[in-house]
Amino acid sequence: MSLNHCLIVDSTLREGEQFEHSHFTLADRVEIAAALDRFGVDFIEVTSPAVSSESRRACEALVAMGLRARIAAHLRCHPDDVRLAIDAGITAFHLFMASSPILRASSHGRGVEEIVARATEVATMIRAAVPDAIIRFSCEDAFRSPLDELLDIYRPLAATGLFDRFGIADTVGAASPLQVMETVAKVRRLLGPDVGIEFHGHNDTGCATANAWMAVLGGATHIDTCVLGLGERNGITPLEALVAAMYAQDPEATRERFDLPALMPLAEAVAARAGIEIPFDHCVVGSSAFTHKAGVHSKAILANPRTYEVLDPTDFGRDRTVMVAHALVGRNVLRARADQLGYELAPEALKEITARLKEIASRRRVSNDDVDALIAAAADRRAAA
Ligand code: HCA
Ligand code: CU
Repeated sequence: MSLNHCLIVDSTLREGEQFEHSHFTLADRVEIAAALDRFGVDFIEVTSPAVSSESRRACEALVAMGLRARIAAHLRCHPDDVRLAIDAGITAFHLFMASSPILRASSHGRGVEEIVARATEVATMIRAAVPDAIIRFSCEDAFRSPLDELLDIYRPLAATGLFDRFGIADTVGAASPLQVMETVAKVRRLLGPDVGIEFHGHNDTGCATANAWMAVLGGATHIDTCVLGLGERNGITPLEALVAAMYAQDPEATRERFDLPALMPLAEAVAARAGIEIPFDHCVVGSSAFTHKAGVHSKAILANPRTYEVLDPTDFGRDRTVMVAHALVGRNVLRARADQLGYELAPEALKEITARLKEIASRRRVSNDDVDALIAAAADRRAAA
């Protein structure tokens, strides 16, 4: 399966709420859900209605919005939690339970057979109440679980026919890209082609996007993301990074599928609601994402932007910046700036300005005003001559 075919399960309103600075009000959730839907994610995962009366109201409000994206509640494998979700009108149920020995020992204390029995019981209850429900069961900390135990959970659960999809979570962000691909491929072989596989990857070692990509290559059909990569600790696969990877693979398919210019307002809304700045180095939405500096790059970019841009900023409603005020500047960029200002400069004059600018920049930080002043002065000299 190609990257562009995987469905996006955005968890900004669940995992993103676990980010240290997040505190989403009901109005924030409604705004973020609308922006996610406008952009084009497939699922919007929300915090369990069992968490608080506010999260319960949020489930009801988000379901009532009638969005194209399906609202999925993230639920402990517990009949009480599921009952609350059903009552809130939820139709997609994301169940999870820890599978690794270390988490099992210190969280629910159940063995593999008990996990299977619990998940089956809860899924049976959901199916009876909501026949067309989407039911997903995910193993938390799957990559620190012995593979045979992991398969011993998925195999009998798949055999019940109750589940649409199984999740494989790299809860502590410890899995390597190769390990993700191999594990997902083994689960895919076990489950056959018809069941969905969802990957959820934390970013503790900076591999969350690479791991999501490798999960798709291994046979995953759904990827969990958060806007700006929010989440517990330093978060999970950023939505923007996954979309950038999709675009790099197939711009046309990505343009058709998503409202790409809606990504920046979405990121801005989430950053504002989470009380953070958008990181400068973030894919697509970071302030530096489309800024070119070195003379060699800038010259080529001015000739053909595709030389150094795999993402076309205009597709994302963003502008490209070609910097002029620095020591790495080249003559071509200065000529382009002079053109913008309406001056035509002789090659000699351009050479002189370039040298002068480099000389000043070696002593102090230069500004665009410095550059413009140098250009204007050269143009005046030319006019006076
Ligand atoms: C957690 C749970 C989870 C769940 C992922 C899933 C994780 O906060 O520990 O349901 O697939 O990372 O394992 O976010
Ligand atoms: Cu998580």
